[in-house]
Amino acid sequence: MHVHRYEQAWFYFTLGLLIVFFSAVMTAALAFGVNVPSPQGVVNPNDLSTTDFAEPGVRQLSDTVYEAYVVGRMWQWDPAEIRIPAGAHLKLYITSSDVQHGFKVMGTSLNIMVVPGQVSLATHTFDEPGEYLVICHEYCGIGHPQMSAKIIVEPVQEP
Ligand SMILES: [Cu+2]
Repeated sequence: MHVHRYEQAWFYFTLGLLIVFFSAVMTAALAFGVNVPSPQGVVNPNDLSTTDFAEPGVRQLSDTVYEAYVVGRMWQWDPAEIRIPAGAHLKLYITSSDVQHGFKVMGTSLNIMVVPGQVSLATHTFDEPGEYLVICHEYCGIGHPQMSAKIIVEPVQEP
């Protein structure tokens, strides 16, 4: 079969691009540990009282590892403030008790869909002290623009 050489060139160019993109995704996932937030389990959104989300907040697991349980509801994040020291590795468990929300931490790659009934987990290491604004990026009703929170990363005092 005769294939025009321009068409052949485009074919190999496209094939090359696919290989480059695939390699980039695999390198990010395997070498740099970049992963999308993953569903960790299911909960009954109408009754979170028997789950870890009954008392939303931050818990310290070890010197540098913290976990936070966050509930999104119309129209606030519970807790609205997460306080951790610089260098903390934060494991964020998050769910919604009503409709779908989105948890976006400005200035980081953290961007989590918050789905009623589903527990999402995302992890991030906060090396830079500062105040990180959290916004809801999924339209959830009249109070959506006010739905924000803060992650406060405190500088660590050298002893
Ligand atoms: Cu919203």
